Amino acid sequence: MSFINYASKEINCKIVYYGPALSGKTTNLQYIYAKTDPQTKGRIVTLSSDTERTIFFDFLPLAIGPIRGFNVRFHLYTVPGQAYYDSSRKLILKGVDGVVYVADSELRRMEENLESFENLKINLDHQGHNLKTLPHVIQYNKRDLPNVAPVAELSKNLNPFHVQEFEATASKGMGVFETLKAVSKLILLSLKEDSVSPTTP
Ligand SMILES: Nc1nc2c(ncn2[C@@H]2O[C@H](COP(=O)(O)OP(=O)(O)O)[C@@H](O)[C@H]2O)c(=O)[nH]1
Ligand SMILES: [Mg+2]
Repeated sequence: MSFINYASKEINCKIVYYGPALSGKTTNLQYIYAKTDPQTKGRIVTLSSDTERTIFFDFLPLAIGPIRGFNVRFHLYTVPGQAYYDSSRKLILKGVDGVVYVADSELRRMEENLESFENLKINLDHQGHNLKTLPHVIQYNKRDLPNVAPVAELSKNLNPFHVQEFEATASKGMGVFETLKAVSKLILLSLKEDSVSPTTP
């Protein structure tokens, strides 16, 4: 549920990039961070373990006008993909408003994609969410590599609700903003539908 800050007149929305280890979640966020106006973004925060960097930052997209007098601030998070970081993933999903599921398109990674997708469903369930109602989009990343699964096959396995899906090469920035825009739009729509009433604190 988005957090409304009456003092700063902001609606805060949390977007979590989920997926198996090394699918390109951090690469997505780094690209977005690099391309975002310095005036509108907060610091990028990195929590490093031996093998993985979990990062987050927030920004105020200028293209989105205020909603009922409130500016919308997006908080973007990645989760660590390895199986043993499950408690971190659970924690990061707390208060989530939208999910980008980043799959690794490589044929040899299909099993890991499926495992991580199942793990997402379980961890959302812990937070009282499910993919049927939670705004989410799917990104098939690493389309530049030679041995990738056809999108139709990825889609059959990883997109049960037929939500918007995007091919991407995050390392070159391709598909990154398309994916972010789609999930942001879904969240904004859900805000408008919800009984969010910023006028009555
Ligand atoms: N070839 C290719 N490599 C990518 C792409 N996106 C990310 N990578 C690489 O994949 C590795 C893992 O990326 P990272 O963003 O750290 O994955 P994360 O574990 O999901 O956060 C890094 O070496 C990236 O440079 C892509 O679209 N194509
Ligand atoms: Mg990462």
